[in-house]
Amino acid sequence: MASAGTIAALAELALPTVSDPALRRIGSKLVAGTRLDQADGHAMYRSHDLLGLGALADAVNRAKHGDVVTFASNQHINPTNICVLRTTCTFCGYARLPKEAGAYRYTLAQVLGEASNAADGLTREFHIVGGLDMQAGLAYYQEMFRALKSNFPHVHIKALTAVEIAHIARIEKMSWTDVLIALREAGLDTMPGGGAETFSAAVRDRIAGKKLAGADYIGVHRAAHALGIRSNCTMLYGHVETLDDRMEHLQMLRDLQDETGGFLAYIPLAYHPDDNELGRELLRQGQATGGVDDLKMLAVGRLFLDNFAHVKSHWIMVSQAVSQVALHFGVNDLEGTVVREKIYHAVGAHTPQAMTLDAILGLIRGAGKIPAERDSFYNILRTFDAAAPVPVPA
Ligand code: V47
Ligand code: SF4
Repeated sequence: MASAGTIAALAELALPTVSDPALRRIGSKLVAGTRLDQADGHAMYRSHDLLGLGALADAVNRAKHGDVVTFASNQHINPTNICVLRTTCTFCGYARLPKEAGAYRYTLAQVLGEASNAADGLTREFHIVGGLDMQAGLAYYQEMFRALKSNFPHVHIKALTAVEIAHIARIEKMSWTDVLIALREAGLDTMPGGGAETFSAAVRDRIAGKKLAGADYIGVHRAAHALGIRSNCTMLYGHVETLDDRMEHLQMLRDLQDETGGFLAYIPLAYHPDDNELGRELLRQGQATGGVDDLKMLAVGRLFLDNFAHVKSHWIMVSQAVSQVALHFGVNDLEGTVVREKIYHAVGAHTPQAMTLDAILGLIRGAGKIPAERDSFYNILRTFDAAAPVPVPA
């Protein structure tokens, strides 16, 4: 983590860029080392001084990470889309009821088949999440993790959201902690941040009526952190939530991080309204979140979550263009599958939701930043050469 002195010095340098008086007061707090409160969060979201907000978030980010932007080579595996909450999470277009067309649950052989790309030795993490499937209990995941570890011992397993852990605990009549201990013994390394949505009870009633409550999402992560299992956290935004809801959510994340220090990264997730009931209800099909709000979500996360090291932009959700600009709005990490072009082309694979290594390096360099590949605990494995010169027309 950066020293308070470095943050103060860089924030002071950013102050002349800030024109909104409310943001200048926030900048002065950063210089003084005073923690931001929820009213500051409101002021940041309401401000139209986007560049001023970006300058402050960038100052804090550079104090923590310099110009280095990280990415990881991971592979997503979604072993089942069968979910008991299929009809109540109205924002979800992925889940199916057991007998519904398109429902699937992988056998172990299918999971290993999907994972076999990792035999290239370059994939370093499996990101495994799925639905709340009554037939996928503790034994299903224990067997899967053991087999993955024995076939790919070098690959980190980041698996199962807090909601899935609570689901397994419920069907097995076990505590969250006992489920986590059993899964860790089978190979679980860290947990992803999905399932948070927006914690506010009113929002959850509206978009995810039967999902694990926000306080319980925090409770499962607290139990994981107590066992030394680190995790990510998210916020789904751009649906029906208010600014109060966003700030309540960030406050809950910051409070747990004060308590445990167990969160690795914060990832705001932009709601996509297509092909889901909520999007139809809100008459928002085809209207994703706007770039300004996407950038504000990242910058406010960087500034309010002062006890987090990493803020990640999910380029698949907000586009590569917004993610590149976000590297000047407090973001130090990019999520999104990185395909090693040579390897995967050799086997004829085509993954539309992936970037080649060259493309991700180009995106980061084009923002004037230094790309670095990391492991799942954010240790830098390899730093690529420095940023590209600014392209200026002749
Ligand atoms: O919890 C579901 C979200 C999440 C929609 O921890 C939707 O490293 C937008 O959490 N529009 C799962 N979002 C993804 C997730 C994640 C992704 C990348 C990295 C990590 C990490 C975590 O996706 C769900 C939900 O919030 N989601 N439906 C939708 N229509
Ligand atoms: Fe979709 Fe997850 Fe809700 Fe199931 S719990 S319906 S997979 S968002």
